Amino acid sequence: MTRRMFRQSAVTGAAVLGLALAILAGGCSDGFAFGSTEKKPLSDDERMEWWREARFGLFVHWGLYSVPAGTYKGKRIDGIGEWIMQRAQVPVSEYEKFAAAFNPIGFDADEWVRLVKQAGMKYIVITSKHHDGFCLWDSQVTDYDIMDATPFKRDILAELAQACKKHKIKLCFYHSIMDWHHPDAQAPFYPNYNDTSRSNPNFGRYVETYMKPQLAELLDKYGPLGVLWFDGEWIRDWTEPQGKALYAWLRELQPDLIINNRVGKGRKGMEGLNKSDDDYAGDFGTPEQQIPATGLPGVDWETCMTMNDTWGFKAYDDNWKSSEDLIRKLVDIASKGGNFLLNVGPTPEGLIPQPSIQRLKAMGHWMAVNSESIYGTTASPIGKPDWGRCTAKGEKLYLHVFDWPADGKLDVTVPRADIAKAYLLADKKKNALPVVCNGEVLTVSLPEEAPDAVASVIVLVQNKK
Ligand code: H79
Repeated sequence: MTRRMFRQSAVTGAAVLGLALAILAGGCSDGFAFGSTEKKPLSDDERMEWWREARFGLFVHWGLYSVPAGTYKGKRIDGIGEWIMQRAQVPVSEYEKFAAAFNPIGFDADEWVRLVKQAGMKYIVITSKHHDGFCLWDSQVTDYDIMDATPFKRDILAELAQACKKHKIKLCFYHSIMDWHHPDAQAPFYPNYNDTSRSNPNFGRYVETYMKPQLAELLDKYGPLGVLWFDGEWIRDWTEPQGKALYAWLRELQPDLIINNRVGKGRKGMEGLNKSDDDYAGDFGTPEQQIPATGLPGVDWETCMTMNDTWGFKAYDDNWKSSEDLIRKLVDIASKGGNFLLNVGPTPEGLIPQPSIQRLKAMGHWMAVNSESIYGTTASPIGKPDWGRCTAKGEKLYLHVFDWPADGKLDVTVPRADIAKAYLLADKKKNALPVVCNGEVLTVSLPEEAPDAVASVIVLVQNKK
């Protein structure tokens, strides 16, 4: 973990004031902050503030792989859909042909962002470029992009950037360091693009004349961005010093940018957290398809996860997680101090699959009542109770009850408890629930019916210490 990832101290009043000034300064396009000639750089805590507050974002894997949608030459290809180029060993010249068929006329950026908002999410991370190398924006350094190689000829990232701005959703990009299409990167490794034992002597040229100019374009045209979310860093030609240099260079271009740990070589496999406490690059850890069993105090992390078994669209993947499961995963992650980046894989027509929409709406309904118990909360100070999970914010503890007690008595162990009040978050009147204290064990008397069958939230307000 980087030292940066450990520094998660409480934001002091002075720092909040500093942040407010920095925001004002950031709003000045000429870079002058009300007579001052210098912008005060944000501290790491200030820079991470919106992200820690957000807790819930949408991952979007979209690209040419949505065209074959899991089937190549009549054969269903195992594994994650966006890896079809590798898994079916498709030559570059063949894979490129999917571009001519990529015409997502159903794409409506505003509708996507409204769905995101409705779900209670605060940011979108979309694939500007995945491992296959295809670019979703009008890149100046390649024709292998949405404007030059497809009949669609609409800049998808530009449309999303505009909708995100309108709806105040943070726009973030997933960008693959690995590139199976570029001749100076992994294209010559065909038929095994992902061969980690191989090296391309021209890889440095790819980094300097292609990858970095593209990242500069993304920041320049669609920024300021929330997060740059790197992946594909495990290739042999990418090193930790290169990761650190890229991190520093990006922060120069946009000082408040947040960058995940896959910019460098720190991550520990799919666990996504860093191998040790050594100073690896990156602001947060990235557990993939898993939730760490216990939280990581003082470390920022975000679980990314699919709703079915693929990131990129596969027409026949129906193995959907239930809405109930996804809501409880969001709660579980928040109770451990992490963010939840939940994925959708849009179709080649530009539509988010109906089962994904249904789940996002169900999560949104839960969030409409209960989001206070998620946004800006920190990990449970009382561990993992038998009946559910707990999150905390200020003087409040939020008890997320998964298993509503049949006898109407909820026991919760709170050391040194000094409770002012307990109420149901779903109760707009905040009617007090009776609480009996027996040593460290509090017993809250609940109504017979759970307000929510998936997770009902009880707020415990503590007296100020
Ligand atoms: O974009 C999605 C996937 O395409 C990409 N990450 C998510 C967010 C991805 N998921 N799985 N993989 C890529 C497969 C990669 C597997 C491995 Fe490795 C690469 C195994 C060995 C090298 C990663 C790095 C796991 C261990 C080391």
